[in-house]
Amino acid sequence: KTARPKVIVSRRLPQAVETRMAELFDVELNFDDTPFDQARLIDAVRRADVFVPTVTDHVDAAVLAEAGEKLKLIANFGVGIDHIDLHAAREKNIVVTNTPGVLTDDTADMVMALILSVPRRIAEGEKIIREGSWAGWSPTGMLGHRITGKRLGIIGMGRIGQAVATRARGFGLAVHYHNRERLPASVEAGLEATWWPTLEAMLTRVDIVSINCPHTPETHHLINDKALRLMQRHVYLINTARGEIVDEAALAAALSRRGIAGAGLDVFEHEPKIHPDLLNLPNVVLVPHMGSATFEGRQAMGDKVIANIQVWKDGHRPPDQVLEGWV
Ligand code: 8YV
Repeated sequence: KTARPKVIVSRRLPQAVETRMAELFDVELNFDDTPFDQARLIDAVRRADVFVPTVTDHVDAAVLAEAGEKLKLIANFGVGIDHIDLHAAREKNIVVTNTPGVLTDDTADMVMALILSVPRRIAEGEKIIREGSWAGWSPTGMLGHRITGKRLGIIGMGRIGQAVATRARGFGLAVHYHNRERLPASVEAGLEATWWPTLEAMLTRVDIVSINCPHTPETHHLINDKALRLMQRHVYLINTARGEIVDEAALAAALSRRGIAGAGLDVFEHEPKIHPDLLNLPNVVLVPHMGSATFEGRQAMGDKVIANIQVWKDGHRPPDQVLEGWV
């Protein structure tokens, strides 16, 4: 194969990753770090042997239609690949890889941070102090809801869902999950998790809901008005997966009418735009797509991208190849 493949990277990556890429490949970096628009995406898929996109690049069928013979590998920086049209890639014999495993713990930590922040009103408390409006302690001030003993319903019990379950048990949460496939009995027993064959049934029975499934045509707006109305009024919804899994307008409406108690959101339907109503609700904690944003995680993601490119360059099947119909 190509000795020094042309690798176009759409965003700035950790310095050590960029340096290593420059040693190994004919790498072209995007120094200004602005997300690629359609024209720059098309330019990249025409000129690169390997394109390294991130979640901010919409490598859709229209973009891939412009790819010539040269592009052979899309080595995504990130585990979620809903921004890449796998069918269009396969039609053109372009291999797609992602970075599973290395951001599991960080994302699960973010889930726990949000599970703790929303019911215990961390962000509200912060705001009161910074505004200078804290009048001092009172027995009835800033009361939230206890975590221990509540039921957590995890939607999607893959790597991240299981890492959430492990952490949740340490906080005394009872773990419930909905996944199309039930976990092997030994894994399920190890996590002390209860499987629900239907999402609807689980939603009516849990106190906290955490979304940990990929965004696919099947999970698009999985949490819509109907699903939100199945949840009890005291439920907190946590989303660190993909914004598009939730109908954000329906969520804002549910929160406004107190149909559910609160939400902790790391991802949004139209990033970086956020539904205006969410900004004004006190019972919502908002963080800007930070689930995997650790120095260690980003380095490991970069290492995986490099490993995938190298194995492909050597003529083998890259370790993290994503197949069409993977979900
Ligand atoms: C990244 C993510 O921040 O890996 C994913 O799917 O959402 C995050 O880890 C980002 O998407 C990387 O492209």
